[in-house]
Amino acid sequence: MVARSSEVRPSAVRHGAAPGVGGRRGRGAGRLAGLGLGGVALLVLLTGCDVGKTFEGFGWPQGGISAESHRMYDLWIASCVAALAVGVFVWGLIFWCVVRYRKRGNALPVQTRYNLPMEFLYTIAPILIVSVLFYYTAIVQTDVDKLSKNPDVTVEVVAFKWNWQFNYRDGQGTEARTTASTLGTSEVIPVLVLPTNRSIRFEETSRDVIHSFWVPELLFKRDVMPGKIRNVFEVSRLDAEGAYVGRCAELCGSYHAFMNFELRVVSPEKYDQFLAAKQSGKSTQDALAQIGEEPYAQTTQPFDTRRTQSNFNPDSAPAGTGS
Ligand SMILES: [Cu+2]
Repeated sequence: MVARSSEVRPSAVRHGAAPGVGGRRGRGAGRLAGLGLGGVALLVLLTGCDVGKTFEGFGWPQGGISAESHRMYDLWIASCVAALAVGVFVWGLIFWCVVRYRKRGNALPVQTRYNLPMEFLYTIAPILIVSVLFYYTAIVQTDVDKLSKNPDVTVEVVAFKWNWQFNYRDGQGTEARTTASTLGTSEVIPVLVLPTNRSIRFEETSRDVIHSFWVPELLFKRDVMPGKIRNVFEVSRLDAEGAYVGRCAELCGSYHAFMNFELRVVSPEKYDQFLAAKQSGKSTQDALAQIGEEPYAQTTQPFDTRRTQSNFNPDSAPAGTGS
């Protein structure tokens, strides 16, 4: 059973119950309420402007280019604002207690326990907050992982040590055929050309070890697995044309850091022309030039080994070579 009494006050300091104290406590509660209201007003003001931009996205990368990236970004910003609101409230309470109940003489402050409403509040409030965060996380995650029946474009992403191949497919799954392909080499960065305003399915597979497909502007990474596992995901729309660097985000070997590619987002019309040019046998660079795009990657460059006859394994060089 829970005792009804909420305050246990040592009899030696009962003078604290003098009439004037009630008024002081009332003023303290008023100040606390004012602080809370001020905090809420500040948050309303902040949400009125672009909170994410004001605070540099709270560490989350800005400038997402897919519909899914915007939803993930919004979830992150909302979670940060909620965490800050709770933080400001708790810090306010702490500082208020520090000041209000600082030591004044030898009198023991009010000892509060078995306060049922208070215990109920600090049990229920965190559960409510976590439930709301969980609810929105589940919604956004389901949305990001959602696969449509008939995406407009399907690309097979093939990773290998240490480069990428992008196969444009005529359907989904391993049964579909590749209608055009782009393969990266040591000298040429592979450029993955995709259209705006169309749904795109990525089907990932690796030829050797685990790699990870990462375009920072998509705001997430997806591991590329070897074997039978085909990691599949979709973006429902890309909404900004441009060139974006893509990287391998899984430590896969010696040249992992140089396993870059470029995502080139173009208009749907240009994309159709690019694909037709590829299917007629043109190289990726020629097809890009034909649609008026830069033929080579703009955001990254091939790894320059700087190896020459004189600096490559000089100790084991056959006699008569090098110096
Ligand atoms: Cu890799």
